[in-house]
Amino acid sequence: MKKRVFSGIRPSGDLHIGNYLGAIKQWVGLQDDHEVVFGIMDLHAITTPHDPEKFRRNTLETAMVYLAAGLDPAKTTLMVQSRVPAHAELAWILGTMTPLGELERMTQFKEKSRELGTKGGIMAGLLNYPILMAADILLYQADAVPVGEDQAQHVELARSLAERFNNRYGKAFTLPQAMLQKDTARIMALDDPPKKMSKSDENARGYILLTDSPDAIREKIKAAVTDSEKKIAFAPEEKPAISNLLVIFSEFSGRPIPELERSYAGKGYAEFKADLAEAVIAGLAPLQERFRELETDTDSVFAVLRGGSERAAAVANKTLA
Ligand code: AQP
Repeated sequence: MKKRVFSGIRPSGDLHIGNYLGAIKQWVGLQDDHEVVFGIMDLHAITTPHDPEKFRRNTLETAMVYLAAGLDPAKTTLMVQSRVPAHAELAWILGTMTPLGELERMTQFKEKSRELGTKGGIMAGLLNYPILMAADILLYQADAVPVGEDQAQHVELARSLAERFNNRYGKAFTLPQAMLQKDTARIMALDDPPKKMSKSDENARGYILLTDSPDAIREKIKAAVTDSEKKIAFAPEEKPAISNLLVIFSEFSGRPIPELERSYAGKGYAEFKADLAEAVIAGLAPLQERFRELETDTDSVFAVLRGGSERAAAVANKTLA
């Protein structure tokens, strides 16, 4: 039997190469031999500040990126979280068995509440986010959840809630596991390599958007922070900036990191960065071309989401019942 996979992205901004390498690229590879559901997690996106107009656009554009990246609606269920009310309903039930302390200990909650605390308020929805994420995963009886490292802790909570529920009420849920792609689990910010690349980063130089123009990509990579020692070598602890750039280079060019190290031995950062920029531009070109085509046919994108959400609801409602 095919393994079941669920994952999703919050439409909380324009998607960047971290979302692509850490999540979407893996998803595309899974759709042939797994039963897959991928969501646009809009109920999660409203846990942080957002502009309603931009928010609607982001939901559509996230779907366009999914399709442009190669997710095929014939093989993959693409759904919008708020179109399937079972997510919110199961989240309530799971919330009655989640200790407050477990939520307060979540790294994402701590990081986001530190940021938001200075901007006027942390809402209960942000604290409860991992409960809703557990509902997302458990409703589809997912065996595996492909995510970046930042979300692994939330998948662990989903697993322990499933165990708790099954022990108390009888077996209702499959126990899910995070599926991490080791090398790309954490793409770091270009301007601040100890921090992960993030779409809500206030500094646009920190991320490369999937829709950035070739010139913007060249400029951002040229400005990317480097390490003090000039050598181009992969050593994430000692050389976090250049190691991050090597991972990105390798992913977009298909060339292994040791080969890149050899070919840039003795060469300067300027040459390395110029070639890296061209590799990213070429790697994103097919996705960007399909994205532009979809922009002229948004009705078909909405139709995919409507059909996918209906299929997802049928599975989710069965679990909930
Ligand atoms: N920098 C990253 N490296 C690798 N994977 C990443 N992901 C996010 N950033 C990186 C993975 O992308 C998926 C979708 O993430 P999300 O949008 O649901 O939430 P997020 O992790 O909060 O993403 P961002 O970009 O950091 O958004 P904001 O700034 O809005 O919080 C997940 O699988 C995530 O692991």
